[in-house]
Amino acid sequence: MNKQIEIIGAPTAFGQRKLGVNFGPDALRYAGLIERIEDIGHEVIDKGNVESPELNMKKYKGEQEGLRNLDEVITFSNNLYEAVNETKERGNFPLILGGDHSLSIGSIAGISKHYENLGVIWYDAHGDLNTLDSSPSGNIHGMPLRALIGDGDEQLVNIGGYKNKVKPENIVLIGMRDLDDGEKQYIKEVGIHTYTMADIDKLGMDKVIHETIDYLKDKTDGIHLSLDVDALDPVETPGTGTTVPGGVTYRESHLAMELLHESKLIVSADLVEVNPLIDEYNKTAYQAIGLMGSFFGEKLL
Ligand code: 5AB
Ligand code: MN
Ligand code: MN
Ligand code: MN
Repeated sequence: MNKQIEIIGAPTAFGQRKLGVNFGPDALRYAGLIERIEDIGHEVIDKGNVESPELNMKKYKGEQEGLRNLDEVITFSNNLYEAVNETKERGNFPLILGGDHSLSIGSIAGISKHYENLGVIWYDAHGDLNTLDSSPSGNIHGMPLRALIGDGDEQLVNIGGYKNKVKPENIVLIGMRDLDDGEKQYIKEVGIHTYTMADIDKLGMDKVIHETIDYLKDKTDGIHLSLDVDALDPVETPGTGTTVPGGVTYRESHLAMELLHESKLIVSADLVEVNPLIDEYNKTAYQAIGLMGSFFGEKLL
């Protein structure tokens, strides 16, 4: 990778209810993310944080019908779309730091525009494939992948002025262990390529990633990694809002990142759901940075 890496902070908490995930980008910076990537030999440009609508505490804490904070999520998504699109226009590699996972609606809108057939690896405990009807929470961070496919609120689906950013057959889900009924049904209906925790246990991460790359490499012209830190076991990444026990280990995730680096097929990435306010001394940010080291090609010897 000899492109410059552009860091784009996406300080949004509007996709869910736990305050603090909006501080994720700074928690990652304070823990040394940029220096870690520079030490590998890459040129890193920190674009700072994307502008966010004001977080009105009273509204944020209050009960809401329908899609929670929809207006704020739309405004934020448009801002992030613009920033990511500009990075791609400069030919650079966007690394988007979250922030809750609703940010992928904007980030992937800015990336997919530059590809005919973008592949997406969704490394997460959750499918994030809900619509308002199937969602148990109304939280938009449980819906981004479905919105990117083209289902959901019209404005969310049309961020960037176009829809259908990702085809279901170009998606691979890895780390799944908490899916809502509607998501299970949808995955089966459209046949999304999925690795549950049981699959990872049986096959091993090496095979999971090699199969993933084989599955995506010929039919896509670029692959985006969306890494939700809750894919990892909460023992490793406790500082995230929706932990689910029985997750991927830190070591397995390192292997996954090393293999993705070796594939040379990844064109952009989101690193999301780091919440320093519910963490243990910023541990989750440090773990995530370790993974980014492998993802960008760090070698021991
Ligand atoms: B995350 C749940 N499926 O929709 C929902 O952290 C959880 O971006 C979503 O993966 C978790 O509320 C969203 C129950
Ligand atoms: Mn997620
Ligand atoms: Mn998740
Ligand atoms: Mn989460």
